[in-house]
Amino acid sequence: MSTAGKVIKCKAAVLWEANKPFSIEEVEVAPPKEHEVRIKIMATGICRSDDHVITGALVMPFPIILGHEAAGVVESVGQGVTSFKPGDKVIPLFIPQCGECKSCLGTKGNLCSNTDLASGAGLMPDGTTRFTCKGKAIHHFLGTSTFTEYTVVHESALAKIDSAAPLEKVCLIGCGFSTGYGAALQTAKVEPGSTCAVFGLGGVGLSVIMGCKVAGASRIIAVDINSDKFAKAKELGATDCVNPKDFQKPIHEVLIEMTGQGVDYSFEVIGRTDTMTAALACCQYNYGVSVIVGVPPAAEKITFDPMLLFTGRSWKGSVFGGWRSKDSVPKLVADYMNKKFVLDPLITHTLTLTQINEGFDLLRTGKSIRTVLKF
Ligand code: PAD
Ligand code: ZN
Ligand code: ZN
Repeated sequence: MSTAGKVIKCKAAVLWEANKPFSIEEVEVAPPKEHEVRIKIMATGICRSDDHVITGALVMPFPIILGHEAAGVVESVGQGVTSFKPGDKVIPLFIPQCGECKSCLGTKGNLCSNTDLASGAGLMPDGTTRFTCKGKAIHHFLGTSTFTEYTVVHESALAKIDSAAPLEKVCLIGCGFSTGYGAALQTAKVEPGSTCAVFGLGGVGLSVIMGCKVAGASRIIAVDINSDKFAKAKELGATDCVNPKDFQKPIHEVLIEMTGQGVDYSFEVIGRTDTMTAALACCQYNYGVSVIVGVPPAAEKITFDPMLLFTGRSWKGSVFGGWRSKDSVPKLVADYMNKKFVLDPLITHTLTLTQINEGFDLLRTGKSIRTVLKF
């Protein structure tokens, strides 16, 4: 019996308040409105950005259904939707591509003004929510919300992908992989022969390493306080691994000594202000480029010596790897299918939705790279 046009009752991981575990609840998912699509989620990765909401480092309203790195199948479409149909394999996009705003119409950026990243409203573009639980409205996360069996997204926040793609792998293209890989290739535009430093070796940082390697970097220095991450970093292309805890002096000085004048490109892929400044300071004084990929913790500020920029360094940020999401995600999936890059080494654990709290414990204790929840 078709579920189109009807409310679907299904299982979801609801976060009722900050710093609490997820509760597995039965939620009601309303049918998609005009220009919206309802999706059956098949697989979703756990990203540190989800955890940032739990700790308050990324401020979002509660209660909320988190999750933004997923792949699924279209269940039904709302009025006016012509580019998706039931059964299509899709990846939700936490940065939409509306095709109408200044960013989407121009050529210089990828941050569509319809993203919920800045406002943090936790609602669909029309200002309402499609989820209820125990009579309460539940917020959306970045227009995606994937820790649920069914979700609703706006059609501008969805990419149709190859029907042969393995959803339990390509879900990583919805965030972690694309973010890191694109930070190196799209935002920094790393050139052959360059030296790079990557701070933070989670799923995103390791994907930066893959991007630097594909770009032909001759030296890729991986930095992490958890040395257990080094083996995988080397496997994916790091030439050197450095643990700041092994040194008395500040890490940027260590990196400058290792490279002579500092690296050509550095990436902060942790989400800490001290490492953002260290990453800036470790790049070459005149033409070094430092990219902030880690989400800046809410309410924290950076004080730094402007001489670091005066001499010519550039400091940039990168959201979703600089990719225009709707255009790029199907291509990245095609590249994966054509074996241009791997995703398997990033997936260290596979669990079910009901084991979500275990998945977050693995991330917090540094034991996992990516946990994929399969439905
Ligand atoms: P992760 O927690 O899996 O990896 C972070 C790594 O940093 C871990 O290996 C830690 O051991 C390491 N680390 C922690 N503290 C330090 C320190 N002081 N010095 C060196 N290393 C340290 O996270 P992730 O890979 O899922 O995400 C990384 C960041 O990127 C995080 O802030 C996340 O929110 C952000 C992100 N940004 C975007 C974007 O579009 N810009 C997308 C996805 C994730
Ligand atoms: Zn993410
Ligand atoms: Zn737009």
